[in-house]
Amino acid sequence: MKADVAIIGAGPAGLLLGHLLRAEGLIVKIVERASADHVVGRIRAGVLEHTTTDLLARLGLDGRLKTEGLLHSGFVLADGEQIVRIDLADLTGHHVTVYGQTEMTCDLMEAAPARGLEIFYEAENVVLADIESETPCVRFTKDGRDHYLEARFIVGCDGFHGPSRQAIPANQGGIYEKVYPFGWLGILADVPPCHDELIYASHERGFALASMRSATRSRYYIQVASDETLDDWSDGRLWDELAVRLGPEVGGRITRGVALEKSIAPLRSFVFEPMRHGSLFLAGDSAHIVPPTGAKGLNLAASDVAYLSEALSLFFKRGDQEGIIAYSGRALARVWKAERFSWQLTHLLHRFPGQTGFDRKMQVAELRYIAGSRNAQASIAENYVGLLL
Ligand code: RFL
Ligand code: PHB
Repeated sequence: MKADVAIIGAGPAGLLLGHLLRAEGLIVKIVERASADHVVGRIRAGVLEHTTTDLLARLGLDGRLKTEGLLHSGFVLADGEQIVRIDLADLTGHHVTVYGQTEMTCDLMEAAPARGLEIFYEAENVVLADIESETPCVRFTKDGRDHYLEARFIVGCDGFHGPSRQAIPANQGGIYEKVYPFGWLGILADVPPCHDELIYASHERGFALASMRSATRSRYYIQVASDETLDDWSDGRLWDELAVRLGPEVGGRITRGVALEKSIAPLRSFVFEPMRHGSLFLAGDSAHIVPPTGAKGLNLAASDVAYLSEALSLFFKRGDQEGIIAYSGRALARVWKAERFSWQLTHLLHRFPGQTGFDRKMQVAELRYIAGSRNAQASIAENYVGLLL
């Protein structure tokens, strides 16, 4: 098989890039290891920046997003005693949209056949070859048959554990990484949210987040130690802990329910540079990971593919190499700013092992400073709604 661009991975990065390139008339094929059901069943992100929703609108794929997405004009930071509302709309003129990653993935997936975006699900033994040449290829097995996909470029949208980043020789890239000594335990339940905006709480016992998917579906998280497992957290214990960490007033408004999903995600900051090697580009989680505190991961995947689709389109239309040469630097400039924001918010809101009384006082003092300073709030707000593309 031949394509202009072969994409590895049909998560949000791969699907969005596929649609953006199809809209420019390029021939694109996506190779995905998992089944379509598995991809759409993964419960992850919930908050979309306006730059991400703008991309979906540009593609005309925002029909359901417009009707079912929840526009949020602010969110709340809490320190166990006081709360501060970050008024995004007033401070930046922008909103964010609460719309599940599963919903966005589903919309992109369903629109693929009609737009000529071919996706090979359940592809096994995916291997990248000849990435330093102008005829790179992706080999894989599907239904017991070997396939060979030749393209002008390959884009690795295969997440943190995928083969694309690994295909780059170790001496051709640098890794910058910080692994946090805790994870997030998440629960999804069909109960009304405890508040109409997200609440990020920095409690002495650790971080908690009250989020949502709709007026009838809630998503909550708590910080747990790295060595804790789901067996340590019965639903009852988790609901009790949420009520404590979110404080008496909000905690009292939590409606408990059966867990539709419960999982633990480790927290990590990670960047691989550069995001291109020869004819291979990286986009999304394959190149970088942020801790979910700033709600930036999916949005960074979207901005990467916005830059890359522009660059590839210029290359195929006019033979212009400038965009593809500039891609890595352009994407990384935005990535590092989001890394900083996510890292800073993670430090402000989580309890670290060995944290002293002084360290805790500093967290609370910073939250109080934010509460009293419009400038500090504006800085958080402009990062949260998303820096301009
Ligand atoms: P994905 O979604 O991991 O997709 C990668 C795809 O590649 C496939 N793959 C392969 N395909 C072929 N061959 C192979 N050998 C392959 N190996 C892997 C996988 O099956 C998969 O389909 O990466 P992508 O597309 O870059 O998207 C990134 C986002 O998924 C991620 O950044 C966000 O979910 C992060 N995130 C959040 N981001 C936000 O912007 N806002 C949020 O509110 C937010 N909340 C979160 C989050 C991530 C979380 N977890 C679980 C880490 C909350 C959580 C709890
Ligand atoms: C979510 O609803 O899953 C969510 C919201 C905000 C975050 C992270 C996750 O910062």
